[in-house]
Amino acid sequence: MTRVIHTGDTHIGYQQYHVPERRQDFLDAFRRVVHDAIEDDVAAVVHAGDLFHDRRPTLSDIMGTLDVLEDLAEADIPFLAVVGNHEAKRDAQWLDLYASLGLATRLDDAPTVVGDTAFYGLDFVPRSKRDALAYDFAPHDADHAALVTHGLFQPFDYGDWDAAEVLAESSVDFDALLLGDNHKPGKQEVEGAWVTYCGSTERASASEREDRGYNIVTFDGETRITRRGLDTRDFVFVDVELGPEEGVERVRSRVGQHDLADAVVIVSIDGDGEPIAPASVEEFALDEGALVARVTDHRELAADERETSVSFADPDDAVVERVRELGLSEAARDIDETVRASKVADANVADTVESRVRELVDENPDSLTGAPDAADTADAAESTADDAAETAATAEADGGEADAVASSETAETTEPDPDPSDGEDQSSMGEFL
Ligand SMILES: [Mn+2]
Repeated sequence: MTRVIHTGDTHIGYQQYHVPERRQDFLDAFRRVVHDAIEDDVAAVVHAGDLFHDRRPTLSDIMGTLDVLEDLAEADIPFLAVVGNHEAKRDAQWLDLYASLGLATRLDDAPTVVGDTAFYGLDFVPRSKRDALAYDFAPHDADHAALVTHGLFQPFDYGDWDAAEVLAESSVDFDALLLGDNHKPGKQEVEGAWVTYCGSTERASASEREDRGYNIVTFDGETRITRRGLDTRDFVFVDVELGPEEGVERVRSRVGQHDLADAVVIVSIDGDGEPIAPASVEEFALDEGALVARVTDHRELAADERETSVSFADPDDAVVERVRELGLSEAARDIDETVRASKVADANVADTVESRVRELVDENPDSLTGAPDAADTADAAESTADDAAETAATAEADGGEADAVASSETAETTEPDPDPSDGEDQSSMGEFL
C-alpha cells in the first residue's frame, strides 16, 4: 500500500491583485499541504507542476519554498515533481536546484519507486512538440505505477492532449495519471486507469470559485482517490441582478450582508437599473475591511462582446491558448515573457527584449532555432527576431482583447488554468480580475 498526496498548481510568487498578502497566500497554501503530509505521514508528496507562478521567482519565493521543502525532507517524505508550463526555464529548472540540495526528485522516464509504486514524470510539453513523444518509459517491478504530468488533457474540459492516447502509447501500464494544469479538480476512468487533476491550492483566478484542496491517492490493489480541503484566503462572490429602479444602494446592501474582513471581494453586476461607478462599491468593500475588491458591471458590455466572453471564461486562459498555439521557440517564449510578464516595467521592455535577444545569440545561436530546418545561425537568429516581434504583437493584441473580456469574466465558473504562461502582468496586459 502506498498513500501519497497529489498536489500541483501552487503558483508560488503570484502577487495576485498586486497585493503582497496574496503573494504570501500562495506560499502559505503550499506550507499547509506539506504540513498535512507530515501530520499524516504519507509516503510522498507528488507535485504535478507549476510550483512557481513564473520562471523568474524572486529570491524570497525561492527561499520560502526551500524552507517548506526542508520541513518535508526532515520528516523523510520525498517530494516528487515535474515542471509545469508557468515555471519552465530554458535549460536547468528550479526543481533541479532543489533536487541538487536533496530536497526534491525530478520525475522522468525512469521509475522512482516509493513503497510499492513506481512514479514517472513527464514535464509540460508544448502542443507543437507532442507528436514527437514516444512515451517510452523504463520498466519497473513495483506493484503499481503512476505517471505525473502537466497539461490540459481530454476527457476533461479544455483538453488538447488525449489521456487515452498517452495511456495506450506508454510502454508502462499506468494505474493512474496524476495531473496538473487544470485548476479545477476532477477524476475520470480512462482505459482502466484513473486520470485525475488535484486542482490549485489557492484561487489563481476569480473563476476558481470552488473550495481549494488536494488529492490523496492510495495504491493498494486498486487505486483510490479522495480529496481534502485547504483553508485558503476567503473569497466573497456577490452576483447582483438589478431591477429597473435599482442602483448602487442595492449593490452596497448586498455586498454588506457578507463578512468582508480580509477577504477578496468579487462583485458581479447584471440586469437593469441605474449606472454604477464600480469604484464606489470597491471603496465601500474596502471600508468594510476587504483586502481587495473588484467590481464588474456586465451591463456595460454590448451583446456581441458578451458572446465572446463565453468562449474565454478567463482572459488568462485566452492568452495561454494563443501562446501555446503559436508553437514558439524557447527563445521566443522567453521574449514573450519579458513583454508580458510581471517583472519588467513598461518603459524598460524594449531595452530588455533587445538585450535578451543579444544574450541569446551570444550564448548559443542554435538554441534560438525555432524551426528545425533553419539553415544556419543567421537564419536562426532572424527567425527568432521574427518570433519575438510576432510575440510582442500578439501579446499586445491579446492584451486588448483580454481587457475587454476581463470585465465580463467574473460570473463564469468553469475554468482551467489561468495560464498565460506567466502570470501577472504589470506591463502590457494590466491586471485581470
Ligand atoms: Mn497552473
